[in-house]
Amino acid sequence: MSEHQSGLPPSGMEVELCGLKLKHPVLNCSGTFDVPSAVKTFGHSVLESFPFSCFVSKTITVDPRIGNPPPRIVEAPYGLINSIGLPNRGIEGFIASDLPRLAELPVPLVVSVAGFSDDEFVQLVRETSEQTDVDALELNISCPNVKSGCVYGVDPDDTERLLTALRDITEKPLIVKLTPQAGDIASIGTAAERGGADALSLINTVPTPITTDTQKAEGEGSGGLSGPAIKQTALASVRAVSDAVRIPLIGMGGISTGNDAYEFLKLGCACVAVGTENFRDPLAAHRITKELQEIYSSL
Ligand code: RRO
Repeated sequence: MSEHQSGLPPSGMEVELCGLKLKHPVLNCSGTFDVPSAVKTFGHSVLESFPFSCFVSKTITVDPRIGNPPPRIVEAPYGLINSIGLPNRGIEGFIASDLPRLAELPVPLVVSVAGFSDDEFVQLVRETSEQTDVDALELNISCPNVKSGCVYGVDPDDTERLLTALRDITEKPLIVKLTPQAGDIASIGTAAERGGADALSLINTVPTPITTDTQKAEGEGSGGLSGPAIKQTALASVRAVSDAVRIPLIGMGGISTGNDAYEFLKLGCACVAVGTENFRDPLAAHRITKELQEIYSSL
């Protein structure tokens, strides 16, 4: 276990992540919580009592994308398979239309970006970094649902080269999101750290074939598996990466209870993130945080 990973907060729930002071360690996974829909469903009080201590946006790309054709989500035992395909307004649309609303959230904002080349990543990081409302960036080098989306996330040399280039152009924290598709996920984590990453988030969804006709959610015949089905894979990935790096980890993959969150924190994660459970109950993170608080109090 590395230096930062000295265990759980001694008292209270506050944590610091890359210089950001967070009220508790529970974040959202990118793309799993839609702020406008939550406000429509639960009213403005959802903003005052926000379920996450830090908000991570849906991944954005340079150009607008409509995403994959429906169905985009299919149920799987103990989880779901998605093939959303990165729909977003593109960087220009994000800054003009999405960012002003996200800037009103009462918590720090992490913007998730994905480029299809080093140059695209450079553009995304440069333009989002210029925005004062953006507190940190998550580099999604691990989307399972677009062609070549995983090129960086499975190759240590690509990952280190990319991070080195991006480190030169921003002082904002760079969080790198890892995929379990990498044969040796620890080697991608250490490559990102060498390149100057400030933190790692892991894991993205597990690339999974979709075999039956009823499950054929999109053209490619595959998607990303998430939910309790991948918790053991996520914990094993965290264990491997946490032994190899010194930068903080944000653990995710199948967290739906405070006890799940605690399992990741015990392995040394600085924070955790809730994803699939938000689709079942968008306010689940309140419950998970409360359960976690009860576990801390009983220690
Ligand atoms: O949009 C997606 O299909 C997607 C993304 Br960007 C990602 O990072 N992980 C995922 O499971 N789906």
